[in-house]
Amino acid sequence: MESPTDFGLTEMQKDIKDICRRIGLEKIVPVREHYDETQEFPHEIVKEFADAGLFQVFIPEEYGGLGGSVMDLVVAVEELCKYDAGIALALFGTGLGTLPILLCSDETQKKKYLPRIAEGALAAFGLTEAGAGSDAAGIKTTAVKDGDYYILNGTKQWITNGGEAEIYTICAMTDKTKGTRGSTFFIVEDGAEGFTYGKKENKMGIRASATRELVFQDCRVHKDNVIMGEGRGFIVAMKTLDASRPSVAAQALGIATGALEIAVKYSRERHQFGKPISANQGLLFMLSDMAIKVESARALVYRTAALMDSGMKDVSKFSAMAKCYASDVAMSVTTDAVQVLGGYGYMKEYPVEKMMRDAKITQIYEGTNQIQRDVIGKALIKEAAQGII
Ligand code: COS
Repeated sequence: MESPTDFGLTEMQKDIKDICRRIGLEKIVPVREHYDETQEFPHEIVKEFADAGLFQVFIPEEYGGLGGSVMDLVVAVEELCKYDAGIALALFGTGLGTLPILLCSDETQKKKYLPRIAEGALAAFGLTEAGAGSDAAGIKTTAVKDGDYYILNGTKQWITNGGEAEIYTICAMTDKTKGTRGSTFFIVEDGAEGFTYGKKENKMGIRASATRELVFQDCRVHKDNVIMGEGRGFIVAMKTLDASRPSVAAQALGIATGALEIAVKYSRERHQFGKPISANQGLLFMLSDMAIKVESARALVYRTAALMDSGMKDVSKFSAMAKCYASDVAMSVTTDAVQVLGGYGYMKEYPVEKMMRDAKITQIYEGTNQIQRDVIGKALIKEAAQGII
């Protein structure tokens, strides 16, 4: 039977969802506990993503993709994250690493890199450093011009797909005196001289995802690999994050949906005092509140994707609202799902405790929810000043 959430999706989006569901149920569910325990990188599942054409979802047709609609990607990410938000991150973490090229690169760079990514080459986005997370302009990695090259020195921290990706988009300071106008984005490939990998992180959740330091020691990068021109790094970063936050929102939505479904099914199966626990109004109301939150998050995430696909220029506010709300919902719904499952929910026998751990990062990365609220608030004040509201 068709799920109510399929209503309004295009035939292609339904196909994408079916492919993700098949991979999720057949390939991910049987091994997700293993990857969560070991923190190994799920190479064979990433190959399944590539063979199924999922890396083409966020690439335009002229570069070997399916079109690059935000909604297509949201549908794929949501469905995969119902099963494992860490394994799926290899796919949309690549989307994040690709966005500086997609949004800000010249034609030569696009033709060189996008077809490779469409075929399954992983990408990664390198902005964060030990001392610069929310303060994106506070990075210390430097890029000093030397003829036709730039020499990069510094360390990037907590980089998704670090050590596994082939293509990295890296932000470095080309002029320390200019603040937000002093940074520049570069494309750096795995294997470049002076580019190595540092510490691998041991994380609370999304443990199947590779999170690692990137170390640059006199790494020479050709000027042809500069994205959008010197001094435009902060703008590239902001445009990228505006475009990528709906993927985190979709990840959170997928986690919440997966946890809700498990909680509802469990409540029918678990009997106490001679009846299913779903027969207790207290518990039923809890499930209802979880469902209301999930559907509200879905409405906001899908609307944001639709607005972006319709060509809306300034998407900062919607993108931040979708990420902020869906991630808060994911944290709340997974916590309640553990509660519904009681003692079993707290054990690793059921995946809801993992979902609760996985949900937490969605409130933190790609801009904490405090940063999202800051972006939303400033956008509101700007709209009022412009007489829009
Ligand atoms: N799109 C395009 N340009 C933008 C922009 C956006 N979304 N947001 C800001 N800018 C521009 C501003 O217009 C301004 O341009 P001018 O110099 O021409 O005036 C410039 O960028 C600086 O903007 P602002 O003064 O608002 O910068 P702040 O240092 O105050 O930072 C926030 C703003 C907090 C929004 C930014 O630092 C941010 O998003 N931080 C979070 C970063 C993050 O998500 N980190 C997580 C790790 S990355 S996975």
